Amino acid sequence: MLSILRKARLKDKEMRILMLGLDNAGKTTIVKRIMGEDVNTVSPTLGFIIKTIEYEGYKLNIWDVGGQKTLRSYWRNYFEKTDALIWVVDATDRLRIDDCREELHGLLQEERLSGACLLVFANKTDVNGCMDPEEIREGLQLNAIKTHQWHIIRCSAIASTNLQEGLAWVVQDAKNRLFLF
Ligand SMILES: Nc1nc2c(ncn2[C@@H]2O[C@H](COP(=O)(O)OP(=O)(O)O)[C@@H](O)[C@H]2O)c(=O)[nH]1
Ligand SMILES: [Mg+2]
Repeated sequence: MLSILRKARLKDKEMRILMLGLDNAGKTTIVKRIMGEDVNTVSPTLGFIIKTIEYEGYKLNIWDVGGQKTLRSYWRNYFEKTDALIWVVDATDRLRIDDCREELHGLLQEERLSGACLLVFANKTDVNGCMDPEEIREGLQLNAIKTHQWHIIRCSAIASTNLQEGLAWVVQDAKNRLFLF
């Protein structure tokens, strides 16, 4: 049933993308950069922000939800009808990679996210000495994920690198899974 609804929406060329990750990972900055907004005025997200962008004829509704520990229990309110999960990781934050892994694997247990693909954005890779995607893949134990299509890509919201490539993967994966071209 859900997948029928998804297909119907995809036919309307509309996708729902949930942007999650620990606080300070750069979620809001990524969204602002994609929207072409000023990235110098980002403040911590307390609730959620929905932004709609056009991408290759698709309407992407991106939900940017606050990631502070106190807010994470609210994440579940946003799971319904999610086509893609974008998990943003701060590649400079080695100290919280374990916390990051636990939150991610916990999320993937969620029934309502079972139809979503997973893009991991290794953000802040403009910073010297940050973790490379390989280190993050191990830190997050991505290889253990068998329930979702996943892909990791390095990016920088500040340097504006690879954000479009990430979206391209998300859109392509959704199209492939739903057999609509
Ligand atoms: N160096 C660097 N800093 C970034 C990047 N993306 C975000 N930041 C900074 O990280 C901090 C947290 O960003 P924010 O978007 O609020 O994170 P959120 O809590 O995940 O929404 C801000 O000071 C951003 O300027 C990046 O690609 N490179
Ligand atoms: Mg934010």
